[in-house]
Amino acid sequence: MNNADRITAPSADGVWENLHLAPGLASADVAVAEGVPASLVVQGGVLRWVGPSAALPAAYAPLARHDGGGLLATPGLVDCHTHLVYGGQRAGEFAMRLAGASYEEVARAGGGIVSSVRATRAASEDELYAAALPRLQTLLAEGVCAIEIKSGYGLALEHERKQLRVARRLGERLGVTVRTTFLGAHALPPEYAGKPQGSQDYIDLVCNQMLPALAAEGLVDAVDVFCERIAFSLGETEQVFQAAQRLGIPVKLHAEQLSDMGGSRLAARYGAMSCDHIEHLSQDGIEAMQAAGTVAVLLPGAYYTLRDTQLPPIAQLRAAGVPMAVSTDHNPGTSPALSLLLMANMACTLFRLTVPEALAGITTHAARALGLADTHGLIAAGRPANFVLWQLREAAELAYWFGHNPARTIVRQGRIVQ
Ligand code: DI6
Ligand code: FE
Repeated sequence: MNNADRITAPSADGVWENLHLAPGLASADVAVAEGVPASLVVQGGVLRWVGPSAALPAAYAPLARHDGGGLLATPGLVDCHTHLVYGGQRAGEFAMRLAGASYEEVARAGGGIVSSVRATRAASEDELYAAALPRLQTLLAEGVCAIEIKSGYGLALEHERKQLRVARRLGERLGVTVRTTFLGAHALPPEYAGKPQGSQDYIDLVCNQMLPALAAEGLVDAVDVFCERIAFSLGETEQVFQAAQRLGIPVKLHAEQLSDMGGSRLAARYGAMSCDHIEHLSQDGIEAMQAAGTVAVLLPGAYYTLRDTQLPPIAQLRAAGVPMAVSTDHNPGTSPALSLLLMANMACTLFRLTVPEALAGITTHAARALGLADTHGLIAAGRPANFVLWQLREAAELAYWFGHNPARTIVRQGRIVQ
């Protein structure tokens, strides 16, 4: 079934029986021993009961039955960091980098983020929607049930608005949970570049005009900044965080991707939901994140595309007990990735996450990074029915295969969409 037809997709209400629950990704009402067939009860689009098929409460016995066929069941996947809505693409820049140019050199030469800004500004809202739709459908076909979508390629009120409106429309049309993030402070817009005070003037615009206007339109679930040498300083980042705090909007940060700017410590002080990238994260940044309950979002697609060699401090994050999420960082420059399962595989192979860590990274911890810990990323009673049945024997296969989509049945927002 085409994801766009979700409105007409059949209801998932009833008893889903003969399932194999992936360990660690379900909280059952009655404990399910490994190897024992499990059932899920869905009523009104909400999970009502999770447990061994043999222990199904009598009250649910009359409901319609769906045979799970012994398939592996997980919660719907959560992609907690994407820049999915933009105009154009940047294959030419990919070629430049292959010829030896660094990401920073490409950016300084007028390519990089700013070239996507030009294409995004030139596109209408409908054109941006049409470009983003197949990208989102590809992610959804692999079981994504909640996704974050950032702005940051408009860099002017009307164009940032366009991006965020498209993100909202995509969520409504496809019946998927979309969390929007305002990333006005992603790059300095070309019209501010080279001007004295240009960066501060733009940050003033972001804080005093763009953010309040977009928040008033209900388009901003969170606020993000690219805190980096080629983007915004620590002081500028803090100004944006203060503006978000005044509006009661949670923050997150693109932190320590190319250098250690101390962004994670700052973000932790503002109770950030997540710090993302963090290849250059220091030990005191880790401790600050741990104390603040901030999720570490790992983005192996960008690490891979940039041929980075600086690994994020996985062992230290693990030792400190910082929850780790894994995401696509889908964007046209550094991570043109449309497979969250491939990112789980790469998080294991490149970053040395264990398989259970990678699976928590694309479910429970990713949900937490979006403030969705109570509704997404875990199969449990009381949550909206978002789950996936996989043509797999064991959960480890989710991170093991790549270039293959094993999703057989997808239930999203209580409907059987695939
Ligand atoms: N970090 C990234 O990896 C992306 N944005 C960011 O702040 C890259 C965005 C791009 O190159 O278009
Ligand atoms: Fe990003």
